[in-house]
Amino acid sequence: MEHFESIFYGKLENEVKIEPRDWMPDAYRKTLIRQISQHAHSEIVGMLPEGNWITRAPSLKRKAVLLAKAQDEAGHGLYLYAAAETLGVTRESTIEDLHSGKAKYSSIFNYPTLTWADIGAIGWLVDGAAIMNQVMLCRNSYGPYARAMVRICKEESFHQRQGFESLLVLSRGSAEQRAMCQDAIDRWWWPALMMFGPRDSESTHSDLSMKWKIKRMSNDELRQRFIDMIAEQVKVLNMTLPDPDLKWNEERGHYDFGAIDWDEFWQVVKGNGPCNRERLEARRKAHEEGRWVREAALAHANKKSMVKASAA
Ligand code: FAQ
Repeated sequence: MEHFESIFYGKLENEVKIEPRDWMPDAYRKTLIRQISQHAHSEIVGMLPEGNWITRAPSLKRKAVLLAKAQDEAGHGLYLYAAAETLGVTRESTIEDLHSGKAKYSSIFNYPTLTWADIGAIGWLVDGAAIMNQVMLCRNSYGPYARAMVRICKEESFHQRQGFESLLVLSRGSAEQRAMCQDAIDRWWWPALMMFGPRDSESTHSDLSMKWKIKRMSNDELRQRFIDMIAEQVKVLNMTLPDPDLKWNEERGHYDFGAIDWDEFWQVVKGNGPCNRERLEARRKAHEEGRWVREAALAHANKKSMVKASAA
């Protein structure tokens, strides 16, 4: 083994973080750029389904909470794009890959938010699934990504709680509110399970990502943990999950669950979900409309540094 390579594996072995200037295998760098940028895109595209309800939130309090949550997601995208930049890619090229359709983002954000209860369901189920996956990422081997994840997880747990609380209020409301709550749970449940990615047997990156300590738990392990957690929490809401096969298995010490529609998952990942086109169009439009702001900020920064240089 080459000298630098043995230093790299020694650090992994001893739980020492890999930092931007350290030597790292090309494939490690590449997989981190892929995962971190996909994660950043998910945060940014993830603002769109919720943004749909900011002007229609049912009270001032709910509106303020939703605004704060959407702003948090923008912040998460920012930390993550910055973490990706430490690996040698520019933010412009990463964003260009999203807009051209080359880069992926989480399948979940290609589903529509049809009612107010969807906002609660996103907080409880989507942020809940995100945290289940991201708590493990706080311990990933790449320093800038791991440190960003610590902050992100703190905010995500507030997001999940607000979602659950919002559904709890609906679940104790009128018959119409209870029906809206159940309908949202029914529509978001299966897509939330797909967020964890394909089954372990179909997961192309897992083996190497586990070896490199980017991932600490597999897609299926995390999905099972999530199901076990939600199957209990749904009882507090007095609602049900749309899976007739969901049943506690004493022997396994886990809930058994029904078949996930993997065909639907891959269709959404390939761009054929209910809102894929709409999401990318909204992102491209926002990028174009914000161009003058980026140009003005750059011109201002250049002017300031010129003034500073001439004063010196
Ligand atoms: N959607 O080999 P694996 C959030 C792709 S943030 C689309 O298992 P890996 C916050 C995968 O990229 C949610 N594509 O991949 C929020 C690969 O394709 P590629 C996002 C998916 O990377 C809440 C192929 O399938 N979280 O929700 C998906 O080892 C509310 C094979 O898969 C993160 O990104 C999917 N669901 O494991 C914001 C966390 N799953 O790249 C707003 C970081 C898999 O070869 C509102 N990411 N694929 O073309 C990860 O932990 C991992 O990347 C996994 C996938 C676990 C998602």
